Amino acid sequence: MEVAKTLLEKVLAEHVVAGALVEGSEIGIRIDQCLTQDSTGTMAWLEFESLGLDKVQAELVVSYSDHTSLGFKGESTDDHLFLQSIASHYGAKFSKNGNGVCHQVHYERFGIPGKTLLGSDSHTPTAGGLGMLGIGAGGADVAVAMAGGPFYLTVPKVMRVVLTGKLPWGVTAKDVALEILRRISVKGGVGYFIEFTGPGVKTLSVPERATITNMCTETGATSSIFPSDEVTKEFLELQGRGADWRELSADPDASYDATLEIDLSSLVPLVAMPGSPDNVVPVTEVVGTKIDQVFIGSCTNGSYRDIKVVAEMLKGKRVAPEIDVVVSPASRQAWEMLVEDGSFLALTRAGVRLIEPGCNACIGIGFVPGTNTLALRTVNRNWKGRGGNELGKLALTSPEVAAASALKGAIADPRELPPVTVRVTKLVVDDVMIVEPQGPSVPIRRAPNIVKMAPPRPLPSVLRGEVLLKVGDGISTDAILPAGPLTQHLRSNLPEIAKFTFHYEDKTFAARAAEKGGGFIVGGENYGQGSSREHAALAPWQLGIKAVIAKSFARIHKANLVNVGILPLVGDTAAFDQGDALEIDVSDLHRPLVVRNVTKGTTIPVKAELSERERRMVKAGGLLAMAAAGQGVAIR
Ligand code: MIC
Ligand code: SF4
Repeated sequence: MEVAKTLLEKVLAEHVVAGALVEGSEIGIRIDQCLTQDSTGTMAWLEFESLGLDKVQAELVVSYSDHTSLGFKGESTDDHLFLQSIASHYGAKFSKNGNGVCHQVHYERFGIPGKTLLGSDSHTPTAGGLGMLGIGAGGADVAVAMAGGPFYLTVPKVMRVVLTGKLPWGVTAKDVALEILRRISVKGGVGYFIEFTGPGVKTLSVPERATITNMCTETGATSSIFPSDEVTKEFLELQGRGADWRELSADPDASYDATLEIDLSSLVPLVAMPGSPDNVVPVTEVVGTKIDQVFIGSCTNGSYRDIKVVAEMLKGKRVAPEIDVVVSPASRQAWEMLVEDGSFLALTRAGVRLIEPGCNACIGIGFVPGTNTLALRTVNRNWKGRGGNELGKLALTSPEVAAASALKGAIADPRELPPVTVRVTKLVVDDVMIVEPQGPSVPIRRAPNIVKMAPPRPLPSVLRGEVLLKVGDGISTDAILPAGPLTQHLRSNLPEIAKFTFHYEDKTFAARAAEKGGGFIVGGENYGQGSSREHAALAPWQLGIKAVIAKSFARIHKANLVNVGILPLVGDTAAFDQGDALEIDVSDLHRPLVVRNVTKGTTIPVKAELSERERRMVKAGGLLAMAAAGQGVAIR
């Protein structure tokens, strides 16, 4: 008798190339499509180059330019020229500045239900809105996948989210994501994959589903997915890609490790107040809170549907005169439709500023919040410093709440305004800003800011050094290595960007680490949550960090540490203080490990929770060191 399967099991079964499909064990899967973006892409492509192939091997690779699309520094433009030329040289498509944020463009133009997508960006699960398995990873993992090598992951537990009912006016897909975060927190998804089921699924369009899978990233989940159904089919047909559709859903009696039930009809508009995406309250609790800026866009809420709703809500009205209101559709497709249907005129007349498709404010490129101000945004992250100023605060919400609030100049409840419905029956399809590859005759353009990494360092048998920094729980990669105007132009230059490591936590960290020749970092729970930014591992590596001891690690960051040869260790961190001298014998990573706290005269047991492959990798000095030695990185 056939065993009933979850959707994850079905997709993985079609892609597994190494290991057994058993929860908790490590498997290698075939990756069909890869995406890179301009913040993480330069490293990913340099890493790909170091593998020595003459062409990408995955079915489809797209290099996107979106994070610094405005080219606010010459170095960013240099990155774009490098990315465009290297993509063309090695057989990848290039999505130009202004074409939009990678995740939205990808599900609109390239995603295919049932296929696998590995992206050097944590929000790659957005593709799950289309029934595609999208996984975020560091650049080195994506480089190997572009080269046709498998991607390794631990088979996660599966959480089912059963959706019933239908969203009432003013309550949106964003509120579904915020509700999940409210219930399970930013670490509730760690070790899980999230599958959406239930009769409520069919009431949500593909862009709405993509908003939800996008933001499930914030729970720490490996990925999330919706079934591919008639709604998916209609969406792909409107994209002129009906032939890419296939039906895909979990077997009705599949068994799950956890279940959440959400009645869409009973949800209310929600707001994640500053500090963390799970700091969620009903809008009614914060109505009237004064705001200084509204930003509507990003890969979470930049779809045509999202911006059209806002345009309809603001039509014939004026936004509050004292605040700055900015709208940025997340793709050129959405942009063109909004031009065509008059939405931009309505927004302009309402006093809204329009900005080209791209990440923009979401990553602190422009619209940086002022000191002690509150910005209301439809993006997915609001940690300290995320908007580019550690003293400016961000609250997260739906486009509907954002539009209602833009009118008032304070947080407002959209349900007090007349309902607006948007039904999309036509899409403009034109890939004018996608550049097709020309092949090896294209010279790769390398400006001086594009600096190759120093050679890998194998792990010594004994690690010695000082605890250079001890941080609390929930430290995000934005805290380890800030994004925004400080650093976005230095993503291709490790020695320079490393100087900003822990900039918002302790501005002396980088100089101290360099002076001491490296040492240890002590973290709390869910250390490294958030983005896939491998720079949050590469920069500490550049400064000589040998191991990070934490209560627990976020998935992508842990993989990035291992990929660069830094040992992630789990243990009781109460036994360490900043300045303590430590010694760890790591000659045999199979033996129980003990940290000798030389300063305190104590010994503390710690665990290296690594697979056999990962142990070999850390020993060798990282993924690229293994690849160079021809070990364990089977590429096609
Ligand atoms: C983010 O949203 O944090 C980013 C910027 O897109 C990152 C990638 C990066 O740091 O370049 C992500 O999500 O992985
Ligand atoms: Fe860009 Fe923001 Fe999406 Fe990251 S979360 S890909 S910065 S829009």
